[in-house]
Amino acid sequence: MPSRRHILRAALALPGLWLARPPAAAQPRTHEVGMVLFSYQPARIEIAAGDSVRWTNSDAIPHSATAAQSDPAGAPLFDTGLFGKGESREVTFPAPGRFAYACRRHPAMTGEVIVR
Ligand SMILES: [Cu+2]
Repeated sequence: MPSRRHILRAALALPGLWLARPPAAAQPRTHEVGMVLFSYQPARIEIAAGDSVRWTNSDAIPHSATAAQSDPAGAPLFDTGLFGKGESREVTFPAPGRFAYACRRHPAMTGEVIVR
């Protein structure tokens, strides 16, 4: 039977054993979506779980990004509220799913966040 010390020496001699770490988790990212001429740009965005989306309004009229789906209490899953020109709002998406959303004031202004 090799002693404990011998086994440790064998491990030190094999560099692969020291490199075999789990990959570092990807850093969360923030993705930009514009609100331009009554449209979200891009209207459809794919992100990773844990990432955020930041909407920035370029129109002179307030817009929101308000989830189409509601939680059990009846509130939208997310809602930036209305905000004006030059302002931004950010929402973090912790879990995978497809999240359709629209502007509170302009129902034809629609977008989708796909979280992988
Ligand atoms: Cu709007």
